[in-house]
Formats: sequence, structure tokens, C-alpha cells
Amino acid sequence: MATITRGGKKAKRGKGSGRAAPAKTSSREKPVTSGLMTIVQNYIDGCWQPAEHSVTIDVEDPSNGNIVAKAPASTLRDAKAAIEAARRAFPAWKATPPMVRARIVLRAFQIAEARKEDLARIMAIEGGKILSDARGEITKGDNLLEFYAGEGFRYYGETAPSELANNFLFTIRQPIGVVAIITPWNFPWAIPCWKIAPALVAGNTVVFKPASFTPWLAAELVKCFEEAGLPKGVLNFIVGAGSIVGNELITNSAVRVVSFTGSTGVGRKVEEMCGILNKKVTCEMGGKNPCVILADADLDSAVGGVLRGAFGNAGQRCTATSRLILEESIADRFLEKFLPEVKKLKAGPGIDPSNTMSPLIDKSQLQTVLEYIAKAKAEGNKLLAGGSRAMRDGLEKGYFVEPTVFDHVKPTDTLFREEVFGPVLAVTRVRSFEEAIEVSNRVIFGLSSSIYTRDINKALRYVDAIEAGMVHVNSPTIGGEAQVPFGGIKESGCGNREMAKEGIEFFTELKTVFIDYTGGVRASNIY
Ligand code: UN1
Repeated sequence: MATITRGGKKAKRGKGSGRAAPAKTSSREKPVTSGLMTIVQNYIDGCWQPAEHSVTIDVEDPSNGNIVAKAPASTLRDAKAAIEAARRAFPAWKATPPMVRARIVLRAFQIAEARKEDLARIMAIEGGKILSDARGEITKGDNLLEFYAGEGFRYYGETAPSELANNFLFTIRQPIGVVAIITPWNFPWAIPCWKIAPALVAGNTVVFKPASFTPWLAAELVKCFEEAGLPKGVLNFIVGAGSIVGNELITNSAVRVVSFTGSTGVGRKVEEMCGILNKKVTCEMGGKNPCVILADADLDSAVGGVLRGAFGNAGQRCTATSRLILEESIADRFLEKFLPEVKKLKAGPGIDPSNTMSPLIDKSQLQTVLEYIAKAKAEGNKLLAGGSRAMRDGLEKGYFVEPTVFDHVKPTDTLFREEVFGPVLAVTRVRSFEEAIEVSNRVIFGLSSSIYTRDINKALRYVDAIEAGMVHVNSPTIGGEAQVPFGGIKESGCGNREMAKEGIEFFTELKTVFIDYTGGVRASNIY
């Protein structure tokens, strides 16, 4: 999806023909739209500008392969300029009271709310998301902006008693400095909102690098902040390759904090580099989330939940339901209700409201998903639905895969163990509740999980035993809310939880203050 072009022709990544200074626009000019093609620019130190050498990345509509936008293929020099702008803006932003900072986030929320429909449409075109899901994601991101706007009033430290008389101990919370925010394409609005808003309210300055598949919507978020009155340099936006821009954001000594969401493979490298460089880091990575359905569950409600959890956004969700664990006694009955619903899903461009299944993001993701399907067949998993690329009625121009279900998947099979990031559901049958717990935990991931049952004892025992950062009872594995922490354990995450007050905590340092108010010679001391 993200081939690099210069002057309309394909060019090699990172190479440029000249060193002409990029044409900058004034801070109040918007990224331009020319005809049907949107031109996305970087936003550095309050100026919209192309990449050095004006090299661009093509952005496709994954439902038909049309180029819908061009975005900067930024260079090392662009990345350094963005970091330097953030570094210079930090002292004044740090000195701004938290509620004043938060009020700008509140204005950005109001601007985004007024543009909700346009933003959802951009998401449907650029990312392929079904329009109703896109609207839901804008709402979710906006909730996060609104939540963090309130947190400006709760920028609390704590007081503590002292071992000594006439001594007062307390903590104050302070911003850390320049923060790098690196986000994926599958939640191109909500994830940037949930990282950028707490970073700004906490008083940090930001360099934001979105995925190269979805830079258009990301630029629209930056415009909301710009129009809300964010001072120049406080939020900088730069599009480019992870190997160039991402690498510089992580290694540059001026960047003190890295917040990343993406694959486990890349996240582990980010974590390792930040460890070596002693930077604060949070990585939200992959999942292989189980949904257990016990014999006493409300099967109709479970059918709807698994359908949404497994096939929403074509399974391209780190919280997607990718393993369905059925108690043997109701397995056939559940599948009889479930499979006709799977077959009813209608693949097509997200922008058409009659469609219910979105495309995969690009050709390479399509290839990966088809390879997983081929492997599942080769390992003897029983195909119950789908299993191929969706090709009818012009769908072959896009990257659609039929919603796919495999039965009798064993814990040793690839489909049970590896994250596919596509519409492929692995069904495993178990004989008991205890076996359901054991099978649920038999993967390297631990992001989300879910159980359908009417038995409160079993529900709470599952909550206790499941190795995951999040667990849903009688609802699908997906979703989160602004006011509660989001994140996983095992190979699904490292560093602090995101969202909620934990989001602010991650982007701040605590300073411990000791005040002796004896007023004379200290009588005793601590050791
Ligand atoms: C959700 O399930 O609503 O990349 C959010 C992802 C997660 C976000 C999921 N970071 O899928």
C-alpha cells in the first residue's frame, strides 16, 4: 500500500534527487486537497511542509487499490527537525498550568466532535473500515480527548507522614520531556487520541508518527489540535518509514519517552532499544484472545459477540476474538446458529453502509492471511466457512478475505498459537470448565479474553485464572473505555497500562519532596 513516489513515478525508499528547501506553509494553513487526491504534509514547529526532497508515499483505498492520498516519505533530517522543535517547545509548555493545557485538549475534542462524519468517512476510505465501526472509533477517540481534558484538574501528587517530627513529605508530578508516539493503521484515530491527549495534558511535547497506511486521518487529528490553539512545536507530526523516522524517534537522545502500538515483533525491538537507552517505554502488541462459551451460556447473545469480536475490522484488531473455545456439549448447537450468520457477512468498501466486512489493509497482509489459511488446511484443521480470497463483484481489486472458521484446532496447531490479524477464527472444543481455563492460557499472548456463562461462580473463577490484561464476561474480547486501563501481559505488552489515570502516570515523573520545618538544629536523623 505504501509505495514511495516522486513526481508521480515510483522511486526507491529514502533516495532524493535534490536538496531544495521544502516549501513551508504558515501555521494556520491546512494540509491541501487537490481534486480527489489529498496531499498530506508533515507538521513541524507549527508549519505544514513536505518531506525533504518532496518524496511521497502513496496511500491506497484497500477496498479497490485506488490512490487516495500522498504523504511525505520523511528523511532523517525531517525527523531531527521534528524532535528539535519539540525540544525547544518543552520548557514553556511544561510551565503552562495543567488545566490550561487540558483546556486546549477540550477544544480539540469539540472540534473533532463537530467533524465526526467527515472523519469517519476518511477512515472508511483510507483504512477500509466499515462506516458504522469508523463512527464508533471516532466516538471512542473523542471520549479519550474529553476524559483527559478533565484530568488537567487532577494532576495530583500525594502527601505522606515522615519518620521525623516537624517534617512534611509529598510528591509532585512533572512532565518528562519529548515524547515519541508511534501508532498503527488499524485504529488510526482512537490510538493516537489515547496517547497524545495524556502526553500533552501531562506537559510533554510530542512527535507523532502514524502508520504510513493511514496518514490522512492522522493529519486531521493534528489539525484539530492546531485549531484548538496548541502552541507551535508542542505537537509535531511526521510521516515516514519505521526504519528511518521510527528509528530516529527511538534513538535520538532528546526523546525521553516512547509509546508504541503495533506488532509483537517490532514492539519487542522497540522495548529492547529503549531498555538499552534507558528510556521510558510502553508497547501494546499482539494478541490471541480466547472467547470461552460454556454449556449454560445464552447462545444467541454469544453468537453476536463472537461475530463482532472475530470479524469486526476483518479481524485486524489486537483484541480480536481469534480463538473460540466451546464446551463440547453445546459446540455443534452453537456452530449451527453461528455459521449462517458468518455467511451473511457482506464484504465490500467500508464507505457503503450496506457492507459489513472490511478489507485487509494491503496486499502483503492479504498474502499473510492466505498463507495462514493454507497452513491450517495443511495441518488438518476442519474448514467450516470461508477459506479463500473474496473475489466476486469487483472485490478482486481490493484485499478481501472471506470470514473463515476452522474447527478442531489443537493447542499445538499454528492457528491456535500465532496471531493472524485477519478474519480467521480457530475453534477448539473442551470437555470441562477447567480444561477451558487451561486451554485459554496455553499461548504466549495475554491481551484480552472473554467468557459466556450464566454461572457467576465460573465467571469469577475465570476472571481470577485467565492470564490476560482484560477480561469480558458475556461480551466480546474487543473494546475498551477511556476511564479504565487498557493493555496486556506476557508477549502482549510491556510498560504501563494505557488510558485512564494510568495514561497520565506513564507520561510523568514523580518528584519526592522532603521539608523540615523544625526551624532550628535537627534533633535526630534517619539512616
Ligand atoms: C479495541 O478493541 O477497541 O490495535 C481497541 C488494536 C488495539 C486497540 C483495540 N490496540 O487492535
